[in-house]
Amino acid sequence: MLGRFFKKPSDDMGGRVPPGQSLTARFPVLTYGPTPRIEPHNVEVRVTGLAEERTFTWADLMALPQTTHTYDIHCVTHWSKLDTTWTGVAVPDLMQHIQLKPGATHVLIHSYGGYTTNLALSDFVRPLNLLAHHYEGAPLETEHGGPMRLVVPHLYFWKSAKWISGLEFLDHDQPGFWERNGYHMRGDPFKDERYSDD
Ligand SMILES: Nc1nc2c(c(=O)[nH]1)N[C@H]1C(S)=C(S)[C@@H](COP(=O)(O)O)O[C@H]1N2
Ligand SMILES: [Mo]
Repeated sequence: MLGRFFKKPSDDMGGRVPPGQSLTARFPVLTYGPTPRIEPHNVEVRVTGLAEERTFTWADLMALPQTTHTYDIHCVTHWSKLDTTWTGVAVPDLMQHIQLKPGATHVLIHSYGGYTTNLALSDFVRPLNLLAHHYEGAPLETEHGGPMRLVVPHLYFWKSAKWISGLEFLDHDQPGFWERNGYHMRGDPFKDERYSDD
C-alpha cells in the first residue's frame, strides 16, 4: 500500500536523503489533535520569557522582509520530500525586532492548539528558517499550518511547528510536545536523531 506513494531512492540523491528515509512526491498531513482554524488577521506571535515581551500581529509580520527558499524536508515517520518552496519571514529578520535578555539559550515554540517544540537558539536563528505563509506560491493550507508555520529544514519536520503563536525564550532546553513523548531533543535527520534514547 505505502509502496504506491513512497519510493526508496535508488541512491541518496547526492547526499540529500538521510538514512532510513524514503522519498515521497505527496505532502502527507501529520497533526496531533484537532486542526486550529485562524484567520490571518487574527494571527499573533507572542514573544515571552527571556526577551522584551512583545506581540507581532499579522500586519507586523507582513511588513518585514519576505524571503523565498526551496529546500528538502524530512519527517521522522520516514518520508522526505525534495525541493519544497516556502515564502515567509526569515528568522534572522524577525530577530532584528526581538530584544533577547542575558542568558537566553533556547526557545520553546508555541502553536495555536497547544503544540510546542524546543530549539537551541543556534538551531532557531538560521537564514533558512522561515515563519512561512506561502507554500509553492499559494497561501499555506490550513492542514499544513496556515496561515503561518515555522519551517526548520535542517531538523526533522516535527520541529516545524504549524499555526505558530509564540516564542518563549529560555535559559535551558525544555522539551516540547513530541520531545516529552520520546522524540529526540534535537532531531537531526542526517544523524538519525529520532528518539531520545538514540
Ligand atoms: N502545531 C503543530 N505543529 C506540528 C505538528 C502538530 O501536530 N501540531 N506536527 C508536526 C509533525 S510530527 C510533522 S511531521 C509536521 C507535519 O507537517 P505537515 O502536516 O505539513 O506535513 O508538522 C509538525 N508540526
Ligand atoms: Mo512528524
